[in-house]
Amino acid sequence: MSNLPIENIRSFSDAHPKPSALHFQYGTAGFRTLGSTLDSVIFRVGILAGLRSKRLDGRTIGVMVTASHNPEEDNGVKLVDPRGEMLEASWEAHATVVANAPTTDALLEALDALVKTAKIDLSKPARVVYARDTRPSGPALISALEDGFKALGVEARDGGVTTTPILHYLVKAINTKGTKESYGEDSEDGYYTKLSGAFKKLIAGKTKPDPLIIDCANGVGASAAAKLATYLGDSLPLILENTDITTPGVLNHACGADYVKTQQKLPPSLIDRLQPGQRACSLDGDADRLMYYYLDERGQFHMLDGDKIAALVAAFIVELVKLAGLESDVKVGVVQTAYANGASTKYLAERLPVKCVPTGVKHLHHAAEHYDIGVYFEANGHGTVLFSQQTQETFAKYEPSTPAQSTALNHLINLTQLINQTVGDALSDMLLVEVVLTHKSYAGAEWNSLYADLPNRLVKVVVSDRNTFKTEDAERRLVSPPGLQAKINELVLRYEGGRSFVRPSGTEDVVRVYAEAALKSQADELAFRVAGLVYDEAGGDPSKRPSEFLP
Ligand code: NG1
Ligand code: ZN
Repeated sequence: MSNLPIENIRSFSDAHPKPSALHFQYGTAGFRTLGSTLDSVIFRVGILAGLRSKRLDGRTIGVMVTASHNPEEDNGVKLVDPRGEMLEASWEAHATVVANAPTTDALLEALDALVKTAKIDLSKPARVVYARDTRPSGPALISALEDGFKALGVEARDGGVTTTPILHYLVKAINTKGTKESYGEDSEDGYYTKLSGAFKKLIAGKTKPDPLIIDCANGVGASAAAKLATYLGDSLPLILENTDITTPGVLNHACGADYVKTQQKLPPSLIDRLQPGQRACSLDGDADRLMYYYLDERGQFHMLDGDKIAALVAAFIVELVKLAGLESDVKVGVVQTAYANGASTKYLAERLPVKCVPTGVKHLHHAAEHYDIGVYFEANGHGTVLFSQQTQETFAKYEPSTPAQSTALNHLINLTQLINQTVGDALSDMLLVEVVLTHKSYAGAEWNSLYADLPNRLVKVVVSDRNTFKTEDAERRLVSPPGLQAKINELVLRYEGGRSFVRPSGTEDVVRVYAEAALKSQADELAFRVAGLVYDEAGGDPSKRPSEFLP
């Protein structure tokens, strides 16, 4: 067994000291905070990625430098495991320990301990592919990451400036190259060719879709969507908006998927652009979230969020499975979180199995793997569809007995190519939505009428210690602070169609309160009354009590 290159790591590490006052945590979105504080963290992630690769026999690990929908001054980093999936949970804790070692000596000790506990054979190769989004802090952080690679001796491939889902695609394509599970050519060209090719087959012979407006959040999705447009040609006309990736301060600002979801309104920049009845969608800063919307004839805004996407797509896939004659062999299921609109859960549960899991993509992804075809979406627009290996083999072997069955089977096979099964992918999901709308001849209004959203409200409460909040039943019930859930239940009963839950955020130092009710004013009132209860329990500063909306 070889040893860690101690002296080499030492000299590089001394150039990337950890800021002494800060504590970093590998959370649901990796490490994510102010970009200016992340130099040491990203350097150390370079070493960690190399060690993870060695642990997995030299399989390629992905590193993505992004802070997604967060403001431009934030940045972050996430590790991607060889099948294109999120980092295995036990390594999240290793990453946190390594990131917080106060000095170079402490770092070397932490790395040594990791090598021993994780039984890493240092003689194995280390291979990594990495990329970043368009944030101004990106280039400096990438050079810290590259120092981490040099410190350990990593064979690193630069994926450049690209979307999070493309990086996930590259990881899977590299690791499956030449195998029977080959995921596609390991290049951006391979990605666009695969998606656009499947899209064209799926809409062949159908009425060509009207132009679609894409709000690119002034982020990396702008260049990705522009490239995709050239591969799609006239099969789907795209109109790109918010494509400014050079002006400081505009990324995710008053635009993008998170703006649309949280404000429940049109990005101001689209006000004079979007015609009544026309479809539009918003990506987030790393193009893994997607929100659709349209204006009706009266100019009223209607949002088609992750739940609406799940309903549209799941119903379509169930129908294709039936048409193909595979109903008894292939079971379709849906995974949601507690944030899914109650009306969507009702709509879906009347048609297929629905499971609720805690917030965070990894929980959704793992639960979806238990179905033959698992559809998962967070309400915020992050999601995808997973086809199990066995299901894909069933499709390949199945002999349809009628032309109609054969057509449906081909559509299913093409969907396995269209959908980025590694992670939520705004561009792939957008093509998927367009396929379903084209097949169904739906405009936004028909899609929206699948079910009517219950009015809802999400608020944040700043408390002294959010760790005192503990939940159970997929975060739908509080077990701590004791007694609080009973008070919430009592309040909820007073509202028609009322539902409310409270959980500590995994990405911000706040507690989130969600409420739904039959009327918008009631949903708002319930949310703020529950927020008031939370605030009182958590013993915060009375002057900051969220009381402005309370009666
Ligand atoms: P937290 O901060 O744990 O609520 C947020 C989103 C999640 C997920 C993660 C990762 C909401 C209410 N929460 O998590 O859905 O996307 O960020 O980015 O949208
Ligand atoms: Zn994102």
